[in-house]
Amino acid sequence: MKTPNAPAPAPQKTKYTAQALTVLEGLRPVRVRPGMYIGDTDSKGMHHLLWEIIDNAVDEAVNGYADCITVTVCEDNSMIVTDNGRGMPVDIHPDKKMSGVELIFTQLHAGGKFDNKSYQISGGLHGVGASVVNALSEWLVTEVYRDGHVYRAEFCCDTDEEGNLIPGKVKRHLRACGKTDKQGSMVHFKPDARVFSTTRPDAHIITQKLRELAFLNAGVTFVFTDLRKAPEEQKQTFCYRGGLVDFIRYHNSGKTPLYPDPILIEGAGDGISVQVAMQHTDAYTESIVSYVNNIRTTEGGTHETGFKLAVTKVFNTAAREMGVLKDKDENFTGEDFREGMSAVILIKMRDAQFEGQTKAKLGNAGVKTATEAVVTEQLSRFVQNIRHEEIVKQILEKAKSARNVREATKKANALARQKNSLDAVALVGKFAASIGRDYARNEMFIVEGDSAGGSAKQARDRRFQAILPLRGKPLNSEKRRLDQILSNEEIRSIITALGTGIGDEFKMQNLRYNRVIILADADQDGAHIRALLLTFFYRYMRPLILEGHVFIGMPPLYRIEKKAGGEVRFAYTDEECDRQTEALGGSRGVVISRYKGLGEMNPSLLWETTMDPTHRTMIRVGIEDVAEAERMVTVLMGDNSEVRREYIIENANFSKTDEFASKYHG
Ligand code: 28F
Repeated sequence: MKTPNAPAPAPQKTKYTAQALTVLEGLRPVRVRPGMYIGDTDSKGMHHLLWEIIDNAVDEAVNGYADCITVTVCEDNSMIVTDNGRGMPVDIHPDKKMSGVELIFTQLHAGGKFDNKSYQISGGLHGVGASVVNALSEWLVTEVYRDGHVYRAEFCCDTDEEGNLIPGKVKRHLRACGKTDKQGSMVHFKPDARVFSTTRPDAHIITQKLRELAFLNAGVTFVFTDLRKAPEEQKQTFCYRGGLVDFIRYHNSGKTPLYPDPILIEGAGDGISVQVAMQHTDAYTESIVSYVNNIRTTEGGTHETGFKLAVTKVFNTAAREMGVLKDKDENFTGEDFREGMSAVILIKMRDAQFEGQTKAKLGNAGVKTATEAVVTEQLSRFVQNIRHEEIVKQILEKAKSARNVREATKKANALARQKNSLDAVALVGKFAASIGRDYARNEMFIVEGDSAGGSAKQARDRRFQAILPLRGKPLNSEKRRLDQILSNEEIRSIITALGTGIGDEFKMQNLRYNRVIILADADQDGAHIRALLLTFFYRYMRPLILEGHVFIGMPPLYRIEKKAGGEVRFAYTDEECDRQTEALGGSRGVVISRYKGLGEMNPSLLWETTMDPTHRTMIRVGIEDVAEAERMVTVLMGDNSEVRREYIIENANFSKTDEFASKYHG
């Protein structure tokens, strides 16, 4: 705001008045262009006022003077923030002839707060400070508790004789107005409805923010009180002694970590403080969140770059030392090490430069170097510690499997891309493509077993139905791991026939079969094949499942024939069998036979009961089915044979399938 060619000082006597005028003039630009200071005048901008005040309190805590911050939303939607720090300065500034408190609330970028470089490292989105909050409030009251006294100042948005708005005008100068044994600061303000499209604070948004701040500032207690709610629901407290480590635990709750304790990295260099907590889970995606001065950097930036470089370097070195990487040119990619990794990065620094679409990307080049150095140093030390050997092994195992999957995916995509590959599928002699090119109508049946496959080929309507027989055995026993599944010939046929590609290269618009229908027996082998295929689709062709293209075909479980007259009905579940039996005159008058497998059915029966779109029953696969399938695959393919045995015994009656069917039938 200050320019080098400021006018010469006015004569001594009028100086104070002139100063005061400048002050008032000083806040007017905020009112004229609020967007320049707080981004928007919507709910987000309104909450931004609260974040600004909270940030000042957090600064006081970061500097070690406060450990409790309270936020209260009052019944009139005004908000109160307190801290138990030193209290804002109450003495008169010698040059400005104004109390520190009034300077803070009436001067844009007031006080040494923004000059004194050692002070501000927390900072709001733009670090615009309390004066902007005052300028955009209907009224603002502040109190300081210091040296046994309560000091109080009041501001409000006034109008002059000509009807012009004077934002943030001093209504009552700072004065001592009582005694106290408390220490700290209080700010009570009401966002101006003439500025904001909404002035109703959102309790959910505020608690999210306070929880986040509590994670980022270990040991600081945040108390939220919403006086608009019933007394028993008003108060929520957030305090995490473990800081970022607690953040990661919270983030990973509901996931399965590969090792119990998150890895903590803390250090500083070049005046930049770096804190990281990380932990791998059995998930397949990476999840890195980063902050600079408590501000979320959703677009990443130099700190994330430095972190990733260091992680890749340190773990590749470890992999070489432990003999996991043998060739000297052989390396894992960064992504291999980040599969399933949750990490939170917190940088504290001065003069952070934000860039990108939403100004949420850190630009300072020095931060890359500093973060890389700190993480490399600390993580190397962690990795070399003999007590962490098991953890490092787990991480390297995870990277190995990520690499295998990545390479297998690449190969499978390349294969599916090859010209003539469709013909190659046909040549394999197993896949029977449909003749029609009406992709929206086309269906592909994946059928367990060669004999059922043969029946299905005869039964199908070749104009729109394709058949791919799957031999159960190889999928079942030898091809255990996901990346190995990709080398299975039939799986490759599926990939080629569907035409979409897999993984990152998946393209829905290339889908050649609108419905993919899995047809397997209602026994343990069939369940296993179903689970494997679902897991495969989920991992490599997820949109196919999410957009409802995958189905489970339901062959009937029972054939019920009336002795007299020979009428035949089919049932897909136990309950339905009872119902149909009843309908045909009760159990005495019928013959019930249970189908053991698809192989028992002749083509016309298979068509009638299972493939004919006008009569069949199918389950559209949803995300819960995949979750169940993944659990099943994990158990059945995992190393724990005891759990596997239990699972098989528990599921031996295949009631799961019946449950599925009764849920979706009809
Ligand atoms: C409810 C919001 O705003 N708390 C604050 C302080 C404490 C000091 C301060 C603030 C420093 C150099 C101006 C006290 N004693 N909570 C708050 N607590 N501001 S804001 O100083 C202001 C600047 O010039 C403070 C000694 N040094 C600083």
